[in-house]
Amino acid sequence: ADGGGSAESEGPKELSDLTVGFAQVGAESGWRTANTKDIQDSFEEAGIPLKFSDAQQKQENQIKAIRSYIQQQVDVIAFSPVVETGWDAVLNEAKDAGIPVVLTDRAVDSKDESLYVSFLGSDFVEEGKKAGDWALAEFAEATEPVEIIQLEGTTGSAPAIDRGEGFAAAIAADPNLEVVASQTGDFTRAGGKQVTEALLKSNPGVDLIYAHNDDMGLGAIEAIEAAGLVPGKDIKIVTVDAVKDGMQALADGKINFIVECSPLLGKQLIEIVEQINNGETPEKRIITEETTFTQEQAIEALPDRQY
Ligand code: GZL
Repeated sequence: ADGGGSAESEGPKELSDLTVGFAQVGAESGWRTANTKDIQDSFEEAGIPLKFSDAQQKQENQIKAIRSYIQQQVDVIAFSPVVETGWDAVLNEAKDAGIPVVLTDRAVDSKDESLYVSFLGSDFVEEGKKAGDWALAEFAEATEPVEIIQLEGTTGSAPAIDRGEGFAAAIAADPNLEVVASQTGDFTRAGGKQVTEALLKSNPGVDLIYAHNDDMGLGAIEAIEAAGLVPGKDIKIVTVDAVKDGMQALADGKINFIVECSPLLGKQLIEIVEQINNGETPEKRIITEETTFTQEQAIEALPDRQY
């Protein structure tokens, strides 16, 4: 063998001889830590060596990590792009080095789809639509205008862009529903709390908070209670993810509805890596299965929740 080439040029390697480099976003939320654990456990179980890096939500750190994986000539690079833009240069470097790249969780806006083998993750527009459809039903009988505060995820990230788009498209069906304020809380609990504190002051009549993830919704609950109001009653809350802490708040009636976004991508990522190793072509876009939860459904599901 010529050695040092990428997996497909040498034919299938033993799984234990493969190396995969994973450049993770960070550890900003319950979802992210569950995603990291699932990926690490899946590689452990498959016996495939994994190099792992945490970028603390900084794109330059992810790019550095990808460059180091290229230097180390790993067989496959996988990562969740913290934002959609700015990846073409480093992805072309991976392509020139003959190293296939798999996008997990978040997407890039590169026009050149040859820069990655597959995208594995959720349909974030659909998630936003599910949250908007619930809001339409929840406030269908409202006679007064329904004021909505939106807590956006990381600015420029695919989930923030698409969850905002899906929600806006859904609530356009009822002119009574209006997003009166929208600001990023960067997917963190602290960010959700700070932004909600500020926006409650400027929007005292708010009826609903739409948070792009549970963690910002949990921060909003703290801010609502600090303002002497009752979350889930005085101000309703709809979030995305369905991690344990969010589901507990839903069971307790502090959140009113959660759209699930599954972090359990490890098994499907292993399947893609094995297909690449066998010289097969994985599907370009693999969308994860996910559902929604009402309070009753959360109470039912909580005991079996893995994360
Ligand atoms: C969505 C993922 C988002 C989660 C947040 O797939 O990228 O990032 O919804 C996480 O909790 O921070």
